[in-house]
Amino acid sequence: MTPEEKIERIKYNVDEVVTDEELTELIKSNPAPKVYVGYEPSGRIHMGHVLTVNKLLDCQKAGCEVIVLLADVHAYLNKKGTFEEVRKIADYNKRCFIALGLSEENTKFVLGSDYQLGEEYMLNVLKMAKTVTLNRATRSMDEVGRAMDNPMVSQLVYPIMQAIDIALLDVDIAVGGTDQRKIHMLAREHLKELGFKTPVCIHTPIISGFDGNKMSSSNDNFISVDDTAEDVANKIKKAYCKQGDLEQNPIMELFKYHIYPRYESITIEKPEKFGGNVTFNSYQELETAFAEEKVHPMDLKSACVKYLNEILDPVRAVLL
Ligand code: TYR
Repeated sequence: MTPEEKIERIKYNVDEVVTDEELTELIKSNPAPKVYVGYEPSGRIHMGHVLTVNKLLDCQKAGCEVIVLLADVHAYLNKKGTFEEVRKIADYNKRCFIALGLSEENTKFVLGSDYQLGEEYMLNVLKMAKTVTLNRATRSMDEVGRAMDNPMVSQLVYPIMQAIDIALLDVDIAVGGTDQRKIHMLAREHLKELGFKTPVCIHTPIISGFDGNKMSSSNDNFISVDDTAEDVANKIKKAYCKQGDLEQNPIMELFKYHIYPRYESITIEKPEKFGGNVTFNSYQELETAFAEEKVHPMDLKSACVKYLNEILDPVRAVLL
């Protein structure tokens, strides 16, 4: 791949790159930059998580070295369970990520607690704590922290630790959903002050759950990688999908972020008397047809179930 092709691949389907110039510079000067995503261990790995996994796979194809941080300490600090509970889930998450294509040979899996409790790490956290205001730390957690109307001190240590992760894992590119943006901006500013390099930050969209709200484990509105084929069918069937409407349309988002990246073209099946099957060679083609009400939500949903199950079948086979 040429540097231009690599950059195109890395930027495919993302919301934002901070900054474009820095990414270009990095890709041109470094054939194997380090890229990471951190995940709070979660009992259900859902299609929102898979979006960042897809991005890591893109980065791998563009020659990057991929690190997955299983952030058990962060989950603990953010009220997600006891230390023992989150550690156990981290193991299950690693299996999910491998099943989704992040092979163990090509991916470095790091457990947070394996290095975050050491002296060097903690000293850097404390150093940064001296440069970050309470107000800034709190705001950075707006979209990440649980129950932030009454934050614990642990939840303000959290973003500082996330910044130090970037430094001590020697990350060049930090990837995360757009909900990580404020933490990444804090990291960029304050790492520089501590003399560490400034990471390029890449933000992927937050997709909608089947109720139209942000897909998230706490909203219970997600499709999970270990849902059965029937679960997937039932969830898609009741998902919000208004004819011709592209706003917060979870089905169209599944096509854009999960199905099209894996298929060159998709076919919507319709009985002959309703015009027969139609094939769309790009997401854009499908989007235009849907907006013009040439594709009915019911037909769209049936195709969505079919493709999603094709994608998830091999994942389930490994997990079960
Ligand atoms: N903040 C991330 C989340 O909301 C988890 C995370 C933790 C990411 C530590 C990176 C990191 O270094 O899930």
